Amino acid sequence: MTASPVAAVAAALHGAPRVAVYCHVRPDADTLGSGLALARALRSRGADVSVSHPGPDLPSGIGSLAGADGFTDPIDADVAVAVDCASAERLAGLEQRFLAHPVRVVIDHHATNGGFGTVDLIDPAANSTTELVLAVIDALGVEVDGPTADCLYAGLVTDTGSFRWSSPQGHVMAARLLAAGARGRELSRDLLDTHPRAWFSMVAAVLGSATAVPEAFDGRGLVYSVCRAVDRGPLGWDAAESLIDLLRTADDCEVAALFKESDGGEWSASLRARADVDVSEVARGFGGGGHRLAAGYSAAGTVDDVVAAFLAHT
Ligand SMILES: [Mn+2]
Repeated sequence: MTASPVAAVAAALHGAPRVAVYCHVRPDADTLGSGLALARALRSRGADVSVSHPGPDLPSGIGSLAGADGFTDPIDADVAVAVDCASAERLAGLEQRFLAHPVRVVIDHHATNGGFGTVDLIDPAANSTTELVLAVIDALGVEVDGPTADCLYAGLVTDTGSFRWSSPQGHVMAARLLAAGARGRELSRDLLDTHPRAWFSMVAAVLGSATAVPEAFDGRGLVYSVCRAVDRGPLGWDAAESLIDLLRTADDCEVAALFKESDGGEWSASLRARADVDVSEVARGFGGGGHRLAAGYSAAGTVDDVVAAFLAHT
C-alpha cells in the first residue's frame, strides 16, 4: 500500500467539523468496528460524527464495542465515509444519501471495489477494513486507546477467521491493539464462540442437507447447502453467517456455497474456495463481489431457481 491514499483520506477528514460514517447492509464486525473506531478518533479531535447502517439488523456480539449503542441516521455532514463497502449498492437504503455528499471517502479492502468515492482508499492486501482505518487514525495523529483498539480488533479477528488467513501485518496489528488494551479473549468469545442453542439445530439441518457435486469446477468439486428462513427458526439473519465456515471444510470439494434466505424471502449466496478457484469472479457474474477465496451475491426467486442458476455456472 502506498502512503498517498491514506494521506489523502486523512487530508479529507482533517478539520472536517461534521462527518457521516456509513456501514454496509447486514453489517458485520469489520464494517461496524471500522465505523466506530473512526468515529472515536474524529470525535477526539472535536468533530461531530454519526455512524449509520442501513436496515434495522445488527449482528450479535458487538454490544460491548464502545459506541455500539449510538448508531443513528446520518447527520448532514461535510464529508461522508463508507467503510468496508465493496460497492455503493452495499449501502442499500442509504446509498443515495451517501452519494449526495460532495466529498465521499471510501475505505475498503474488497478486491472487486472499483471505487465510488471522491477519495478512495482501497487495498485488497489489507486483512480487514479496520487495518486501513488504523492507518488513517495514525495519519491523523490520534492515539489508539483501549475502546478504539477493541473496535479495530473486532474487525481484524473476524475478517481473518481468528488469524487463520492473516498476513504478517495482521499479527503485528493484533499485538499492537492488545498492548493498547483490546480485550482479545472477550471479543473472540463474543464475536466467534457464542451461539444460542437453537443454532445447533440450524447447523444440523443445514449441514445434514449439504449436497456434493464432484464434477463441478472441472472436477475439483462443489459442496452446497441451503439455509431457509424456517431453518433459522427464532434466530436472526446473522446466525447463518458462520455456516459457510463449516461447509467449506469438506475435504473433497474445492468450492463451498451456501444459499441463505432472508426473512423477506430474498437470497444471499456465500461462496468460498479452499485454494485457488476465484469465486469473486463467479460472484461478479451474479452482480456480487468479494475476495478471491471468499465472495457473495444476492438473488431473488425460488430456492430451486437460485440454486439452478448457480449450478449452471460451475
Ligand atoms: Mn471486511
